[in-house]
Amino acid sequence: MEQNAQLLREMAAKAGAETWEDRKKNQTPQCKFGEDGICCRICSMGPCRITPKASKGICGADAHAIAGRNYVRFIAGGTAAHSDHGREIAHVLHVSSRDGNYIIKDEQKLLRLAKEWGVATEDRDIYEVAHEVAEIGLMEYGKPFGTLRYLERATEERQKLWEELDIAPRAIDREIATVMHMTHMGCTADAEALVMQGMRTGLSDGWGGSMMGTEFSDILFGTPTPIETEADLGVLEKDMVNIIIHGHDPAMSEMIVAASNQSDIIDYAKSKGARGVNIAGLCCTANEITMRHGVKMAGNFLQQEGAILTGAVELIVVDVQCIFPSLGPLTKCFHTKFVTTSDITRIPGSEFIKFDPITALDQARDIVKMAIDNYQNRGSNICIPQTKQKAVVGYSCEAIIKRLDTVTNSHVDELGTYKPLVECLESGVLRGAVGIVGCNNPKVRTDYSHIEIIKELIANDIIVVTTGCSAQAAAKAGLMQKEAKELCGAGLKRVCELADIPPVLHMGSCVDISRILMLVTGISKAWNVDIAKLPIVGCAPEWMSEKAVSIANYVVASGIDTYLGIEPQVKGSAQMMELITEGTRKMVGAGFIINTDPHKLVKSMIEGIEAKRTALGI
Ligand code: CUV
Ligand code: SF4
Repeated sequence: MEQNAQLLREMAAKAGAETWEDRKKNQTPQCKFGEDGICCRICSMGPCRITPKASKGICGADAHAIAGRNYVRFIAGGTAAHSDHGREIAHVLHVSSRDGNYIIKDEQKLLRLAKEWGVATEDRDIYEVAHEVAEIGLMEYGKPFGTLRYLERATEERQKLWEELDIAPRAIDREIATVMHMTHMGCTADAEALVMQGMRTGLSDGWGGSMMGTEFSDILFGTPTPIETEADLGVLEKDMVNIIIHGHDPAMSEMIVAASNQSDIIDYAKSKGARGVNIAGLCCTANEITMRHGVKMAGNFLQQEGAILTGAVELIVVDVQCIFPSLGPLTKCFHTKFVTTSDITRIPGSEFIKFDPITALDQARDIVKMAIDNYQNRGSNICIPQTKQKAVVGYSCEAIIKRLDTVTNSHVDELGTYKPLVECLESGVLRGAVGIVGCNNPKVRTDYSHIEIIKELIANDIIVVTTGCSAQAAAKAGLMQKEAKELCGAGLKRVCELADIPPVLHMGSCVDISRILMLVTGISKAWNVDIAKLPIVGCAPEWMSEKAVSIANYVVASGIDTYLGIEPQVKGSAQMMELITEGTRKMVGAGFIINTDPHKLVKSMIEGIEAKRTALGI
């Protein structure tokens, strides 16, 4: 890992390219007011900042109001991003057609959702049903009355609690707009009210936009099942046309993969002297595409520049979110072409091809051909680090239930599908389960916290599910191979052997944390124990994005303690720190536990899980 980084630094120096490591140095030390969340720029009387001499902004807002408002706006940004991704997929579903670019791959899932939402299915064309379901989904963003439909999937206890606390989310866009209004100059200055709205907004992401993103993607592209792949920069091929797909929304990349498999395209690549076309992914687009096609993962968030620095990438095509603007100038240092495809993500130095769901396959063919034509322009100085690891990915809830069902032969009643998992947890064969998610962050050593924490958990018989960049960190470390069972405690090892699974399960992209919500909900219902009491927690060791805080809020509001390895920017307010760690615990039974030392963080996680077991009397 460190060796690769050194190689790539040399490549960067030779090419005169700058990387995040260089820019990080120039940003150090970082602004203390920003870090503590006590700089307010919400009106032009400001900016105001809280100092020992100034305990209030010009309007009188104190540190708690300022940090609280900044925090909840951060959440709104994340909810907007995830949910808008869900909305884009809904639009694709809405134009799906039998002879179009986008077809229905999981009819059963569509029919189940149609039934859930009261859409007639009998004697109807499946596409007619799909379009109506998509339309209802789209209405969830702006409906004037009621709360979100997916909330009904939650446990009774959670639904009741959200109702009582008045944090059951209404329309998704409304919660985001409410945040913007509440935090406008001269509105809410009460930190607790802001934290409550933060949870409500987060819930509209997890039980709204993200869940729609996951479900509609499954309907369109297929529900993932276990599949083998490889991860790390070594998946780039020396003698093939390398195309990187990067971002979060899988719609365009699905077509890139389809185009790259067409025989005339492969022949075209061969005619240009390449062995074929190699697609490799970064960030969550990679997660989405690998879960369904086994497409290889070049790496996670902080590896995006590294991929370009290999000099072996003909083209990088991106959709939305977590794409460094630095890719514009960086790709110019090499022959690499840079294509943006979404109005949401316009970046100087890229060529913009606006995604159109009706002609997406032709667009994708053009993009792949552009990459093939660029193969001959590859410089002689290429450097592909040879590191890569095998991984098994594709663990949707459906796939997990199916695999774990083979562990015990419990008889299958109505909720029986989750019973084996409950039995493993109850008996202590598995001490608990942890969802490890989120990004990389230059504030800590890349991937280190993810890996250290995961290793410690599995050694203690705690099964791990992952998404996002955490999943890729695990894959790169070889923890998603079945052989990784050797690193496990005896109980988890036995489960891995019986169920034929790796100890770390790849559940998809960040929006797929909605899968984790459904998994935990299923366990809670089957066990008849409220989520907050289960020996199950969440962890984001290296998070960085607004989306991560939105996620953390719906996870906590859903009753799951969340362990953070990076501090939220609210430290300048003791009240805010109290609210997000202890305050929410009194309301929803869960909160944040924050520690920037990964070893201490995992220790407190294991203690937290054991305390929950003790409280349950197991
Ligand atoms: Ni959301 S997990 S950097 S790509 S949000 Fe992007 Fe998935 Fe973090 Fe990683
Ligand atoms: Fe300053 Fe208040 Fe304006 Fe914020 S809202 S910038 S604290 S005057």
